[in-house]
Amino acid sequence: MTATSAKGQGIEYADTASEAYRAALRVIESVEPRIAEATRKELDDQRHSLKLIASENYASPAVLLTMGTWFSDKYAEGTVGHRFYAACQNVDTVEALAAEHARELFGASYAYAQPHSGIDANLVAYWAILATRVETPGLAELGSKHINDLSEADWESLRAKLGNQKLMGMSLDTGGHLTHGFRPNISGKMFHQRQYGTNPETGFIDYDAVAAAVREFKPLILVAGYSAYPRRVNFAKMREIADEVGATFMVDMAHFAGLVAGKVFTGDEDPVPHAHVVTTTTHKSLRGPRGGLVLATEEYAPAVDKGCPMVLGGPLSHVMAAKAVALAEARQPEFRTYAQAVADNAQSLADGFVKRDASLVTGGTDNHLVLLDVTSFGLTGRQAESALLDSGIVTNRNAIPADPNGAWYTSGIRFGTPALTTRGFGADEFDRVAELVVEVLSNTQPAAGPNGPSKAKYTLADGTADRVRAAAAELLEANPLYPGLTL
Ligand code: DSN
Repeated sequence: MTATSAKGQGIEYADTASEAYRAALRVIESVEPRIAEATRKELDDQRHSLKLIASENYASPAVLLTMGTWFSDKYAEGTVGHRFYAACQNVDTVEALAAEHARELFGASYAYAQPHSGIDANLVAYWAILATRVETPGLAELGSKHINDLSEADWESLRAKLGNQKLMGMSLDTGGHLTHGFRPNISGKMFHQRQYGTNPETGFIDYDAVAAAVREFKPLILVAGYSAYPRRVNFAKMREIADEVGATFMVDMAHFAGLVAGKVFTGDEDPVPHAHVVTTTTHKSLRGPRGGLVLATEEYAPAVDKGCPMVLGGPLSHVMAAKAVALAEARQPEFRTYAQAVADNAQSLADGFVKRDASLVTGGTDNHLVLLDVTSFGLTGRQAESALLDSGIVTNRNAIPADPNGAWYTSGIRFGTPALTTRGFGADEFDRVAELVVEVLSNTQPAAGPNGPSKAKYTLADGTADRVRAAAAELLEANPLYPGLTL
C-alpha cells in the first residue's frame, strides 16, 4: 500500500475485495448481464485513463462496498431519534456515527449527514439560514413547525420575504458554483443575488473589492468556496467582511474538504472555525461516497437538523453508512499524507505547465486544481477536452474569467490531482502529465468551420494520441488502481 492510499485500497485487502466484487457481479449478471458488463468496463476504463477531473477521486473498496447493502431499502425521514418511520434504530446508529466522525474530523459543533449531494447540502443550508435569521411568522416557525402545518398565509409571507433576501457568492466564470447565486439556479432565484469576482489582472480574489461590494449590497448570506478557483481563500478575512454587515458567512468546501480534513488548510484557510455554516460533498478530495454534509454552529444546528423534511426526502442510509466509513478513513494519519501530496502534486503539475510556456489562470495553484487557459494553443476548451480524451487523458472544459468562448465551448481546461494522487502519482509523474498534456494540445488544430475556425471540431496530428496513450499507460501501470483487485 502506498503512503497516500486509503485503507482498503492496499494489497492486503485485495483478495477479500476481489472475492466480494466477483460474487456481486455474478449476482448482478444473473439478472441483467449488461449492467455487470458495464460495471466491469467502467473499472477497466478508469484503470486505463489519466483521471484528472478535479472533482473526482477513487473511493476505497470499504466505502464502495458499504453502499451495496439493505440500508438502501429503508425509509428514515426525520432525524436521529426522531423518525417518521418505524424500525430506524440501525439507521440512527449509522447517521449518528457519520455525524460524529464529521464533527471530530472537522472540529465542528454539529454535523448533518443526510444531504444527497452538494446542491442538496447548499439548499438545506440556505433554508436553515432563512429559518434562523428571518423574522416572519412563516420563516421563523420553519425551524420548529412541521412543513405540513404551515398555513397558506405562512407560505405567502415566506414567499414575500424570500423575495427580499440577498445572497452574494463568487461568480461562476471566476470559479464559483452554480448554487452560489448563479442567476439561472434556484439560489439566484430565491434570493436577490449579486456576485463577486476576481481581480481581472491577477485572477486572485481581491478582498478589498469583495468588502466594498458586500458593504454596498448588504447580503443576508455571504458565500465563499469554489469549484474552479486555483487558490486558497482567507476565510478569517471573509468572515470579517460578512460581520461588517451582519451577514451569515457560509462556506461551500466541496472541492477542498479533503485538504481541510488532511490539515493542509489550517488557521485562516480552515473554513470551519470562521463560518456559521459549512457545506461539502463527500466524494471529491474527501474521497468518500457520492453525497453531501452540512456543518453548523449551535445557532444554526436546530434548523439544519430539519433538512428533512424542510428540503430533503428519505435519507440514503446506505450512503450515510459509507460516509461514516470514509470519514473514519479520513481521520487516519495516512489521510494527512495523502492531502499534502494532493497539494504538492498540483504544484508540480502547475510548474510543469508553466515551464512549458502554458498559460494558467492566476499563474499557478496552491490548492488541488489547475486551470489552464487553452487560448494560447489556439483552441477552445471543448476542442482541448476532446483531443485530450482521444489521448486517454480525462479532464473537463471549464470557463475562465471573462471567457471569450462562453460557458459551453469555454477557453479553459480544469485539472485536479486528488484521483491520481490516490493511485500513488507523485511530483515526477505529474510533471510528466503536464508534458503529455502540452504534447497533445500542441498537436491539435481547430478545424475549419463555415465562418472561420470551428469551436468544436479539431484535428489531432497523426500518431499523437497513440504516442500519448502509450506514455500514459506506463505511468498507469506503475501506479495501479485498486492493486491486486481482480474481477
Ligand atoms: N460538478 C462539480 C464539479 O465538477 O466541480 C461541482 O458540482
